[in-house]
Amino acid sequence: MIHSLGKKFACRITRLPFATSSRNRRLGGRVNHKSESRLEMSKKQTATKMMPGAEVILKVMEAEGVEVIFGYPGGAVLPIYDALFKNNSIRHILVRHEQAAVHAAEGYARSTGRVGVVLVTSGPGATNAVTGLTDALMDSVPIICLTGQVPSHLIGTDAFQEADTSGITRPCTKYNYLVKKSVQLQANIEEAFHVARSGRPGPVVLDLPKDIQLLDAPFIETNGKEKAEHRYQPITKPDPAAIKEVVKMMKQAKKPVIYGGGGLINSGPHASEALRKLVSKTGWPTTLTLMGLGAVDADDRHFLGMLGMHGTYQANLAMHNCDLMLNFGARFDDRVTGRLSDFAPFSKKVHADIDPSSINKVVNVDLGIIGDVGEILNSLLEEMDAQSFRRDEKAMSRWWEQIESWRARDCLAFEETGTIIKPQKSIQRLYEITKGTDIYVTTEVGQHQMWAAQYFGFHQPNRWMTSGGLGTMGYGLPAAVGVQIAHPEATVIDISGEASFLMNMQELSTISQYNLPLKIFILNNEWMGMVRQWQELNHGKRYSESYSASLPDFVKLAETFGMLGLRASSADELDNVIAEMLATDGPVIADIRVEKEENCFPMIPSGAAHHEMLLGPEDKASKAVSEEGKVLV
Ligand SMILES: Cc1ncc(C[n+]2csc(CCOP(=O)(O)OP(=O)(O)O)c2C)c(N)n1
Ligand SMILES: [Mg+2]
Repeated sequence: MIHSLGKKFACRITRLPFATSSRNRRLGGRVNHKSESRLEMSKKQTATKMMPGAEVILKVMEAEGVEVIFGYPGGAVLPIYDALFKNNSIRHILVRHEQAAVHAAEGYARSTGRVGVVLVTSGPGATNAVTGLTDALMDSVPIICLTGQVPSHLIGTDAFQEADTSGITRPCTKYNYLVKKSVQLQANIEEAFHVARSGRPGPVVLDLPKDIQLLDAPFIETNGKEKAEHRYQPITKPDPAAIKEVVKMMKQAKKPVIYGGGGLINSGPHASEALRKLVSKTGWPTTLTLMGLGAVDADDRHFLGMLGMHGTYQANLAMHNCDLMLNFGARFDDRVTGRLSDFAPFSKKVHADIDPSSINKVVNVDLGIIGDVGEILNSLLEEMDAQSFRRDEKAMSRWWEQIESWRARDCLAFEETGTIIKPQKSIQRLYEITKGTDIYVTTEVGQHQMWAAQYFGFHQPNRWMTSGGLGTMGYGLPAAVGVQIAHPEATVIDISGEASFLMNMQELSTISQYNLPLKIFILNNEWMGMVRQWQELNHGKRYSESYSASLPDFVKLAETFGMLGLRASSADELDNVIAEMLATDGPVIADIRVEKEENCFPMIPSGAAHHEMLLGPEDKASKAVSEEGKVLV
């Protein structure tokens, strides 16, 4: 059962603008009512302490297990900063831009499975956070963002540094609150954490007027026992009838494919574990989206590689030709499906997802299963035993034979000429040299991101942090800050492009301040390479404004921040630079001068289908981008 409010959340209300205009007021009223009555009840049972709102905020966060906040101060949050000054248990990491605070919190959240917390001031502090919040919404990352607000009596007067934060962030958060009464404060924060981390995770904003931070507010010691009475109860347990039905479909399959997405990572390590069991029990070919990498071991022979626009030949052709597709926690993103009318045209489709609004949103499926993808997988494994599932050995050997013939095309092979460093080679060597160590990788956005996804193998979940949905240049460096804060001993590498790096390079100062030993591995092609590639393929090689001019000397830049700067300009220097970078205790920027005009293949051109992919430059002429394709992003 899901009650009506739960349903609303489950539908990601932020995606229904017509339903959201009065959302806060309406739901805020209900929160007041509940929290006040809870307070009344609790007063009888528990000691209620009165303290300034700012202290209540930190107390509740402590109870929620928050250890780190990424933030940037300003007038409207000074009471919280003052409370932090006196607080010994929560660590504050001072970033250099509020966008970076959110990306850092995302890196922290995605590499730990915990909620990432952000603290920014009103007005420009909050508006600077908007890109990060949108990024977190698109990639379903649990974030709490505390924004300062002008005092209640000045709201609506165009006061200094006033912005309508709840209005601005309504479409880019899973939920948001403007806290209007001190008595609501604790319940609002507790509920915000619950909303951020439950169901399909996402960012939640708490807009906190300065008077609410200063005035005394009640705090009820919860000790983790007495939690807010949460109104949002997403479905986690799958419908047993649906599970029975999937197993029946599985028994019929001759050409099945398992297709997993970011939901597997969000669900927690148990989901990846269950997926691995399913893969070994069925022996079925498995592909993952950009967001799902690491859910199965890249070395597992059942893994076909990533699918989609820059996915492998074998993964995309298996999708195109399959007769049963089992989608676990992926959302049929357009980067994955290609032309929808020709997407896996011969298949029955099953879609398992925590978010009911995802089912039949983009692709109509034969069976939708709502629930936590880890629970769905475990129920499925049990039901397979109950129905004595046996894989169809004959059909499977035929199917694998066909898949292996596609795999034999070796679609990720690349040519090496002379002493130039091929970008693919630089990632391949980075992977090979670090293999066997527990490593966390973030990326920026562009060709280097796709090459990282193609050539770096992930063996565990939560090791790969990239901006998938929004495709945010400038994500990787601050995200790496968050990952390194969460895993101080681990090797953390931001695989970057020179243009993306410039988007949030102010975070070098943060890295330097906390002496974070992260490694920035820049594939420097002196181009916004992905833009250049599209201009080459779709716009008659008119390279309008895509050249990365006036780049800094990255080695000297590193030195000004007290870091080590390294450069590899020819293929014979590559391994030594990687080795020195990894052997260095502190932060390093490695400027890898790669082939400037290399294109990223394989590629499904926009508007094309999986079986129409380009395998290399020689494919271009015969498979030009269609007129409908040109309109797509
Ligand atoms: C904030 C933002 N602005 C613009 C874009 C569009 N865009 C996508 S890739 C790209 C070029 C990235 O260049 P670089 O970081 O050097 O990576 P490369 O493709 O060369 O590896 C641009 C401009 C984007 N994704 N994000
Ligand atoms: Mg570049």
